[in-house]
Amino acid sequence: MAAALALMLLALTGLRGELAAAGPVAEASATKRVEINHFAFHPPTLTIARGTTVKFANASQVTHTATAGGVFNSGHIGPGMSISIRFNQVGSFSYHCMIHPLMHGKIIVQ
Ligand SMILES: [Cu+2]
Repeated sequence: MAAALALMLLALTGLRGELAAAGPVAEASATKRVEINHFAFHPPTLTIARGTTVKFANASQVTHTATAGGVFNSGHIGPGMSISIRFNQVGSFSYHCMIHPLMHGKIIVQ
């Protein structure tokens, strides 16, 4: 529960575009990118190490979200915008776009 809440707070921080620098964790962490285009997430499945920040970048002309139930939610990502979410919890997280429910992706945190 606390982890989910932390992720939500990070997602909100990401909306302001200052996630990595503003985070309380001092250690260096990697950043991976998921590009949203052609009504799909690329790559559809992304495997990362725990503590990695994933930047969801919308390269399309319409608004999308990256949403995984109570685990994380990017909120609306407008065309040309991006949201960064840090994954501190090990697990397999399937997500989708709330606006286009046929869009699916998965983040595997090891
Ligand atoms: Cu979408």
